[in-house]
Amino acid sequence: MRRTTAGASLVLLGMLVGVVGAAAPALAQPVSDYEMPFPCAQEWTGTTRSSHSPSVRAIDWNRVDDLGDPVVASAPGVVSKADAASTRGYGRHVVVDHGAGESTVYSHLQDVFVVTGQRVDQGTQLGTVGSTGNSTGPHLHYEQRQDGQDVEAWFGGVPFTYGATQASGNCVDLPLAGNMLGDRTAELVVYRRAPRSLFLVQRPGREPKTMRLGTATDEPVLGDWDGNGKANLGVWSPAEGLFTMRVGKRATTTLTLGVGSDQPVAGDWDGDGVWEVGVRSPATGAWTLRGADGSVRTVSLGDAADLPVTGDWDGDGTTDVGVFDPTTATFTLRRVDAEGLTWTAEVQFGSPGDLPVTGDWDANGTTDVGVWDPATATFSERRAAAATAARSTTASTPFGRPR
Ligand SMILES: [Ca+2]
Ligand SMILES: [Ca+2]
Ligand SMILES: [Ca+2]
Ligand SMILES: [Ca+2]
Repeated sequence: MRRTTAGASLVLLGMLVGVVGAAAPALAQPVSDYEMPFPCAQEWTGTTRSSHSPSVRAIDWNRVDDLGDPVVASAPGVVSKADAASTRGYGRHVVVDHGAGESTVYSHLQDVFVVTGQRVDQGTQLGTVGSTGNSTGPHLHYEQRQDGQDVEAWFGGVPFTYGATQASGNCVDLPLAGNMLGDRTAELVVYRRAPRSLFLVQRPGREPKTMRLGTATDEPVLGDWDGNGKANLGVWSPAEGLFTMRVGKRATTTLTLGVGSDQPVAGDWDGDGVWEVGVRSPATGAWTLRGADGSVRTVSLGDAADLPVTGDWDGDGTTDVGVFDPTTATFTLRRVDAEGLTWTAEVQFGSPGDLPVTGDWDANGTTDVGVWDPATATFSERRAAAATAARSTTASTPFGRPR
């Protein structure tokens, strides 16, 4: 895009010819298992040109009427740059650091839904397609980089054929847990991103129960919205800040709370048996917990790179908050005692890169922590007298689709 000189263009053109020639060198496969930067199953055309800046390896993605369409993360990582204001060059743009020197760039965005330092998962919505900065029409300018330099793009473990139209394979499973069946123990659940997303509930000795709610860009939540002792499905749209909660076989109810970079959560904040929702802002670490009457209460916990978790760590009937740091695989769990004093405890569990899940695995009335390893699609449950107790055992169960 910037700093294109005639000499550089000639070099880049030469590299392109070298790549398409008969003696093409083997392309290095990235460590990150990238998927297309669009919701599951959407078809987009990715092109480049010899003068494409900063590199012929960058991709301009287009489809009909694409202004405002969702842009999602190609792989998990930490947002190293979220520029929601620039009117030059890349315009409004996001860079995601995937580790191992690898990063991806999403530019000319109309809206940016993430903040610098925020951890995002594969498929998390980063913003929308726009035409900001040095752009002549709506499209997504996209780059895969190694040590800051553009490299050939790969999707789904295959090098991209520049100029091709193909469907996004960004259709990952996310781990959840909740008391879906009403028997006091939490069931393992995965949310499978799809045009109409699926919740799959594990049932011992039987096929998983499957239910549909939400879209590929929605984020899932589980909670007992009607207070009958069984968890219900919910999803939250980052574009609209809209919770959609299933309350009957076909009925749903909606409410608006949060927007953009916020992270949805659910819990029974007042302990009356009916669950409420909330959002956490990664920018500030502030949680906004919504009461049944629409009033909100704010608590503060965690930083931008943490992921929120909720559970009744002390078994007093009200849901507490916590965060998981995937870099160190450490939970920080907060509770408030009968005198109103706030306590936090750290619990190390799982491995770096795992995603957190919480549930009462052993039906003792306190919520336990756990993790899901995306590479193997394995849940590991930490079982203990309380989530913060030192003595614990671990039970591991494969469920969901490995990435
Ligand atoms: Ca229920
Ligand atoms: Ca409640
Ligand atoms: Ca509690
Ligand atoms: Ca328990």
